[in-house]
Amino acid sequence: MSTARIQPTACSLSSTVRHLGFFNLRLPRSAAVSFNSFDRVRRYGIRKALTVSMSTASSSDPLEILVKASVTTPNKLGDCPFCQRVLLTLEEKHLPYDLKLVDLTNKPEWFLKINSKGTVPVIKLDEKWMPDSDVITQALEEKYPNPPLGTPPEKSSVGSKIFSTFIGFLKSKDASDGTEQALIEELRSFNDYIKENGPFVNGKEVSAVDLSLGPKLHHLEIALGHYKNWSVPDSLPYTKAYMKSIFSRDSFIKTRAQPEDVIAGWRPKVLG
Ligand SMILES: N[C@@H](CCC(=O)N[C@@H](CS)C(=O)NCC(=O)O)C(=O)O
Repeated sequence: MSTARIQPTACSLSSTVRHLGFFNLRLPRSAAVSFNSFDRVRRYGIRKALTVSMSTASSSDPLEILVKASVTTPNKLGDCPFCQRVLLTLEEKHLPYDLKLVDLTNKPEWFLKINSKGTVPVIKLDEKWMPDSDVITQALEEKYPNPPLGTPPEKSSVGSKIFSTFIGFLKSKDASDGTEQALIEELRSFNDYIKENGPFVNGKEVSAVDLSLGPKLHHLEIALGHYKNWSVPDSLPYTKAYMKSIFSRDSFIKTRAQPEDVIAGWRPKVLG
């Protein structure tokens, strides 16, 4: 007999389930499978969820992933855009995973033993712990190629300066230092690219670069809205539509940081 482990993908649900303890269903070995959507269980009932997951899951054991814990709410996912990038990749590839929340303000010994650099995300692949979202997403693409999420190299740097220019503007204390303009220029160039090539960076289908950019744009929207009362100008409708479309994906909603964590996370940079 094997055990089927039903687990959620959403951080909030993950915490809840960990509190309650996992459901353990006794199943014949041939039916051993893990689930990556607690919603399915809620919506369809356990029996249907089993059927759905058995046909879509490409790995039976959940992948263990260490991510930043919320600083505002116990047992919730925190505000790390690199963690969300990896979670989005797992979600979009329908891979089951088991979240472990790490308190970065008081890093536990067991975590530092796994990653002495003390950074998240870290994932366990083939029995080895692997840090860094670039390395992790590449490894996931190689190990689980379906659905393919690779972005062609010539498109992989589209939008890559948005995050750094956002941080420059967020930290700026001088309204005339050009940091706002630098960000608008990057968002304009992105707007023009998406207008020509969208709706996603690689065209019709979402790909790795969108899953990296989405969480960063989410931070931009929340942090600049909060600290500078600023939002993406209406003159950039393709950038705005892109953000809306990424933010409304199920995978994004399940893995996004809470606004209060994003605001708390950027506070030291703003005050700095
Ligand atoms: N290049 C790394 C960056 C990861 C990173 O900077 N993570 C932050 C959280 S968003 C972290 O772990 N910081 C360590 C700390 O806060 O002590 C990646 O892409 O995974």
